[in-house]
Amino acid sequence: MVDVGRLMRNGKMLILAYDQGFEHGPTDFNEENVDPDFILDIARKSGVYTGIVFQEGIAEKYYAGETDLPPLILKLNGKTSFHKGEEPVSLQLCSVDRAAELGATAVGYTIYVGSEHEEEMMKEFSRICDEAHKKGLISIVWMYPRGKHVEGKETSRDVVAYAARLALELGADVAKMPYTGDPESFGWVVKNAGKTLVVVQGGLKKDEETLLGEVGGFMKAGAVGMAVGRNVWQDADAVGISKKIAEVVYGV
Ligand code: FBP
Repeated sequence: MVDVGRLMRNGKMLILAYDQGFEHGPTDFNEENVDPDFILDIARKSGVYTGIVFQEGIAEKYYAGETDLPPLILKLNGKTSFHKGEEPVSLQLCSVDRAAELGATAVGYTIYVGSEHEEEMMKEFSRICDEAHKKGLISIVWMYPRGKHVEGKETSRDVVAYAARLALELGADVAKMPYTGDPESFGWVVKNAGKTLVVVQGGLKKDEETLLGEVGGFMKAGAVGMAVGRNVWQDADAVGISKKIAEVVYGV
């Protein structure tokens, strides 16, 4: 078993995600946060993150060689936002070997559970997981219900719990899941994940009270933490909001 503790502090995990330029394009960015160095500075100045997510290019050009940053989680697959209305599929772009060369502690991969293409992604992730474990790397799966078979049910208790169970069955060390909206239903999601640790995705920028309320809710339900992007680096005080999220994640 790989040591997941390398991505944790006091048994909790707080991950800063910055692959949205790939997934969504520049629409998420402003003059400041379009610059990957701005994100590295949030990680440095806040000091609260236990991992940071990049695709290969940014990892190579901005992260590699730096010594004062959280452990690297290299995202191995990705898709663009040009295919709206189609069944979602995201395939491998970067190898586990390359991730290891770039100094990654973990590899990340998205599976769209419920998509017509889920089988392709499950197969790829299953192989990646084995490869990562052989090299001592942690495997993190972004488990996102999406596609025509789960339309309208992307955050429903039973569908998200099913996705969590698949993460366990596939061998993921950590599963990044959408929040179902209340601690009771999310408790069932966490139970289904078994020994696979659950972190929750951030999503669109929300007001502080809603965000921190949600974080409190899923931590109470047994999540080990959060992987957050836009709610931090789109905030006017990115370091400040990072610290507030951390207080809830590490404090609960
Ligand atoms: P956010 O906190 O910004 O939602 O980031 C989490 C994340 O999983 C990113 O890693 C990824 O780029 C993005 O969400 C995907 O969002 P979606 O599939 O909902 O468009």
